[in-house]
Amino acid sequence: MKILVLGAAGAGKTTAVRAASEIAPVRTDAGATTAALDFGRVSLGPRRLYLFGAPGQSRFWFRWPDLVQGADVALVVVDSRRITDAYPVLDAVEGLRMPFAIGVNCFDGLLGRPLPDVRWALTVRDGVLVHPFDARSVESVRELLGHVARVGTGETAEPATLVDGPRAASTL
Ligand SMILES: Nc1nc2c(ncn2[C@@H]2O[C@H](COP(=O)(O)OP(=O)(O)OP(=O)(O)O)[C@@H](O)[C@H]2O)c(=O)[nH]1
Ligand SMILES: [Mg+2]
Repeated sequence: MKILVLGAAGAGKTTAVRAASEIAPVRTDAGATTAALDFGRVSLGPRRLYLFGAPGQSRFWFRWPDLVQGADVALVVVDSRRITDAYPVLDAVEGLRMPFAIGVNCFDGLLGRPLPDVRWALTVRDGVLVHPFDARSVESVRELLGHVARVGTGETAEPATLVDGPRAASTL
């Protein structure tokens, strides 16, 4: 299964892929940010997950169409302290017409606000999986990937109700 890992710059994509990958990570960082992609492989039970992390900085997004090819599901990594940074990526992923899930990187295990508030601030449809995790922890990233894989196979249903929230309001 091919999993696209998206998210704003500094959200923790590279950290998460490196933490969970069973193969030596391909380093494509230019300074502190990823310029090309993060690649990783994770075995979960009988399943092999191939992780393709896209750069967060929008100046590198022209590479997305290549990365999106053949992807089964997208994981959007969100920094719990900077939710609004995720809006451009969420808008983009909603246009990709592929299932996606959201991993809220808790940065030191501390979610700035309760999960329902984070959900509301993200303004995603009811059925979209929003799961808190720690990008530096193998176990935490593997647990999240288990959920993401189930979204990718369609085992997790996605009802199509749009919720109101700050992102919807800001685009009016
Ligand atoms: N304290 C703490 N630092 C974290 C955590 N996750 C990531 N970081 C740090 O945050 C910084 C950015 O993380 P990256 O994983 O490089 O972010 P990225 O999403 O790959 O960013 P781009 O490549 O620029 O798109 C790095 O210095 C990480 O070490 C976390 O859970 N806690
Ligand atoms: Mg990176």
